[in-house]
Amino acid sequence: MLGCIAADTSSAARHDVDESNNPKADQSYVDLAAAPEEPLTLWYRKPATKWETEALPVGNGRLAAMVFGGVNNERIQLNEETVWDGVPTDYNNPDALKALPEVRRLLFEGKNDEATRLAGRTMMAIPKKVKSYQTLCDLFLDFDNTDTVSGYRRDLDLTTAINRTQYTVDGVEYTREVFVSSPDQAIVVHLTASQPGKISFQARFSRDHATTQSESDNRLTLRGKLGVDYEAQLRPVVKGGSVESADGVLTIADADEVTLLVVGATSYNSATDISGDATKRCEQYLQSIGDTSYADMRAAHVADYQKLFGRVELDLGTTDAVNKPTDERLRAIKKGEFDPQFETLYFQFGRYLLISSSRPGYLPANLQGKWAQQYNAAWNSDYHFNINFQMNYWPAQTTNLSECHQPYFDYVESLIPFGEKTAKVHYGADGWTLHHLSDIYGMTAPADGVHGIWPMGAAWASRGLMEHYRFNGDKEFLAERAYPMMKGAAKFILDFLIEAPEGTPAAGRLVTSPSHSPENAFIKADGTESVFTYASSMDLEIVHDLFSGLLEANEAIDPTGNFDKEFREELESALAKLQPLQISPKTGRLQEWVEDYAEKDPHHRHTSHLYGFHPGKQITKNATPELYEAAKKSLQARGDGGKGWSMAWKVNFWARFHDGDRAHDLLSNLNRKMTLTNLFDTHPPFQIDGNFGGTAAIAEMLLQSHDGEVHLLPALPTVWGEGSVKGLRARGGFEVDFAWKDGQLTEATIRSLGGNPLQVRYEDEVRNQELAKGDRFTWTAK
Ligand code: FUC
Repeated sequence: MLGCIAADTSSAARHDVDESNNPKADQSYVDLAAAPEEPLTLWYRKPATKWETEALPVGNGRLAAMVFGGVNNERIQLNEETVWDGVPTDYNNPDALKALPEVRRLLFEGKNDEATRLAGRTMMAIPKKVKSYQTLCDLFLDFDNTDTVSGYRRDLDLTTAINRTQYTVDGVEYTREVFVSSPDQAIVVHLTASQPGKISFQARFSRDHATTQSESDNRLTLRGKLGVDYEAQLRPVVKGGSVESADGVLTIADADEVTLLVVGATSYNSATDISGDATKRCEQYLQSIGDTSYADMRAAHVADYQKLFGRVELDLGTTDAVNKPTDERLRAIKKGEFDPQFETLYFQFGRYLLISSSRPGYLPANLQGKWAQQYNAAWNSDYHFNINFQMNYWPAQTTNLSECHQPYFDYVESLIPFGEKTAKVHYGADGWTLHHLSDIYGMTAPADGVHGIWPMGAAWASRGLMEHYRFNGDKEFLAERAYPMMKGAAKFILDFLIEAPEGTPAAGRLVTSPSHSPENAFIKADGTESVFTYASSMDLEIVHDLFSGLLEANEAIDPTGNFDKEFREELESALAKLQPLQISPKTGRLQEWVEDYAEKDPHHRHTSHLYGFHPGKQITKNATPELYEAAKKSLQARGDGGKGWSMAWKVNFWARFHDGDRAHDLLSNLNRKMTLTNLFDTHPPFQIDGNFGGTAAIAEMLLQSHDGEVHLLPALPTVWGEGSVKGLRARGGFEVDFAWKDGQLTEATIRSLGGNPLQVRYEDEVRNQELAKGDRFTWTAK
């Protein structure tokens, strides 16, 4: 077993709420149904007891919180995106380069074990592990204990990004709202009651290894130090009653209304500088809120959020189940019920999560978005570049959240100086590289184990840059940012590629070495196993994608062919010499490795060798029909199982194969097997890529544009007989609305955002139209 696949979940259950602290829902909680106009609300009849499966996430891209909705005790677990263990580190290994030729020789000679041992000793990062993203702290609110609660409900409204808890005790109706404001950079908790003077509770911060105290103005603070200093501050705004604080505990009695303004910050400035002032940052956040009223903060938050969320409307059909609590609906789905409105909810939840975990100016969504209660999160809740980081952003363009893609570019760009050093020190190469994971302290060297010697991360991450251009047509972004970044990634690859020697199946061709097919092992003819080889199909497809993307960019920047001509020619000749993909004579499948090895795990969760089919576009039905059929056979053989993200990837694959029913079966599997009560995806444990991959897959079933045309309803499953969507985005710069009935397109409207000519397909019919920027094209069914 590979060391990398064992998630450290040791502290995953930390602090889950003891259910005995809250009244039992069964008898005393009355049914408070969702109103019919709330199809985009997650709601429940009981407080959450478990962080991972039940608490509800809110966030603004920098700050995040998980809310339990307790009655006697409320727990709100808080995150700030730079609370990350570790310090700025030079991870490079000075012995790596010396060993590289020998490792390559051993791999070409089929001495995989020897190569593995040598590389393990010489080529790994020092240290080879990154540290964990961590919780900022918990905020606990302790109320008077009660056993007589009625009318309990907690919910998360995806149309406003506000979490609400409501209940009645002794005839008084209590309402608590929590949201994380992007304009005000604060977590806002607001408590009201239907009668004056009824709000009494104590508030306190809590975290291991941190100190808490109360200030003279009743603010609470929590301070601690990893490498970074971290801090949380809470300022109460109280109407009526009394407020006092002592020893880090805030006591509010008999108030009419309370707002808790919670801010958080660290001393992190960049991967090489953690000398900021966390206290000052918190104070500044609170100062800039000043005495803004709750109503104004709430309105600003809702307006800011809706600007993004409101761009896409989806209707996949209606069900009566929409009025049931979300957990009940999910239980019915797990028993086999079909609930199309839940699928819409799931789709919009993915968009909600991206808006709440990835905002311009901050870090991108990590393995858990920004939601982590642990000190040692599974896989450190880091950034994994062999699928997970990229999958997080698959819905960014298609579901009209282009701004939320920005942190991806900023973060990847911030890694370039580190990646340049790794390229030099480990490979003697120009350009920059990333391996399979990174942190916020500049990790770009091979991490974890030998499977980490996979220097394709920068090349794959570059695909997102090109996609941003393809969807938005922003030439300045392409020429000023994307092209130079991609060129740097390609320079590394050009140096890294090596001609395979005589005696190998790829003799005379350019190949990658060392190489992996993340993270699958193979069995050689002599029965030995390894993960370490040369020229995995995925590597070849990533190289093809990067080089052809650069050629596309080159032409877009200057169609006369005079831009960066020499480099263009270098790419063209390398592409011509690159080892082509192979179809196994034994199985008819697309080979996962350059030699026709048997797979150790035929149902392995990674389907890396299909990169060229999705997310790439090297393999299409029109351009490469044999590879297309071989890829389909590979996917069939992989089966329908997998971890959360790998199932989500398979839904995308079947959508690309235009098999809507198979895609929908897998989407149902994803919901039945991998979707938790709070709709988080589980690997297990919770990992957010499955949510994003699932959301992207629903968009991919409805609209595709990777093959030179806008394809309407390419993979509509039979069960989505009637529906409509507004605001999806297509490559070429189009915004697309359409509706269908009895499984047939009824009408489509396509708005041009950039003035490109439009080619649009529905089934076998193709229409072409010149469009100026802002023009619309309407397709009416014949
Ligand atoms: C890759 C995957 C694992 C997991 C981890 C975070 O290594 O193989 O399944 O998703 O990333």
